[in-house]
Amino acid sequence: MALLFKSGSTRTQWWLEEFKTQAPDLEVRVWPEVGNTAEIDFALVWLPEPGELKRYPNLKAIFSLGAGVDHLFRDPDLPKLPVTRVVDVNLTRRMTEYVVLQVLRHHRQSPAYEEQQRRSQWQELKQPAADQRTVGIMGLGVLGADSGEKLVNLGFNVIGWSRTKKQVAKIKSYAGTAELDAFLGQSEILVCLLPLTRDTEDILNARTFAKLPRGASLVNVARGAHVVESDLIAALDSEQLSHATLDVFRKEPLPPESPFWLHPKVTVTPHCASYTDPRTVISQVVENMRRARAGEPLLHTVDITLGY
Ligand code: NDP
Ligand code: OXD
Repeated sequence: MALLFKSGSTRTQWWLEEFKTQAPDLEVRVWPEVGNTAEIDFALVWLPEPGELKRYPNLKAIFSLGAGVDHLFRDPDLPKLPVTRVVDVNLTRRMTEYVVLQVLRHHRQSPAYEEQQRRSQWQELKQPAADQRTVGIMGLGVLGADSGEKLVNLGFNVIGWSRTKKQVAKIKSYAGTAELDAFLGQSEILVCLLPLTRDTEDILNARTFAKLPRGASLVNVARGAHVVESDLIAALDSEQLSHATLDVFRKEPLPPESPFWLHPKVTVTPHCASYTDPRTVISQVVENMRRARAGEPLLHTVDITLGY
């Protein structure tokens, strides 16, 4: 039996070397060279083509190669099997580094200072202290909670919004649609770490932006389809928002004609906030294969009805 592997990145060779070291007996078939489809019993994949996974009659479980699973659920023919995702210390740390970096950049007004430098302008801007700045994190799950904790350690006032109430030390938790406006009304730096589901698609829209304090900024590290792009541009142009840092986009790679590339109030990065590190993730893949074969519950399964 064999593991189907499809990575969306240039890291395939690294994965194969790690598989060889950590699981030398495991047969890994790299898509599209899959051989006899009946011999594949597990799939570890990123962005499989819709319809691809139904071609494997003996598949027992589907492992997302990332923390997100929306790339799987976009497939209307996804086999009705257990789906797991990555929960991993290195993925979390990388995301937290990115979020802290961008929040500090917004807090310390780096985009404004960079603009002043281009004009050779020497001018100190009014700078609130971290405890006078509220960071709102949408999605207080594995990644949101860790980023939030590190921002608390830096002295920020951190609040979080999730579907259900959370207990995270020193982070005030808001939950559900009923508490969204109260959360947004305080979020001077809004960080989106929600999964993409039918309930969260387009959530970063004109209404949401209008509820934020004037001059707030946005860090979107979740998915591009959370953002209504024309609403974001309008909020930046009207100065309701001062800046947006975007790591994820509806269409990736971001097309050259996208207005985000050249917008003076937008920072673009190429979906690099974090990624799955084979050094620490292969062991959970191997363990889940063992569990599935033994009929035991899998690690990090997602709720198929909720979509995350
Ligand atoms: P989790 O599943 O651990 O956390 C998701 C959070 O979102 C939970 O707090 C959940 O609330 C909340 N949530 C879900 N639906 C709603 C809703 N309708 N209303 C309010 N809150 C909601 O996910 P992770 O933290 O591990 O990952 C988050 C996302 O980050 C991934 O799905 C992926 O899209 C993105 N990501 C991006 C990367 C990048 O490089 N840019 C890298 C890795 C991940 P509750 O717990 O109450 O259900
Ligand atoms: C993920 C991602 O979901 O890299 O892991 O976007």
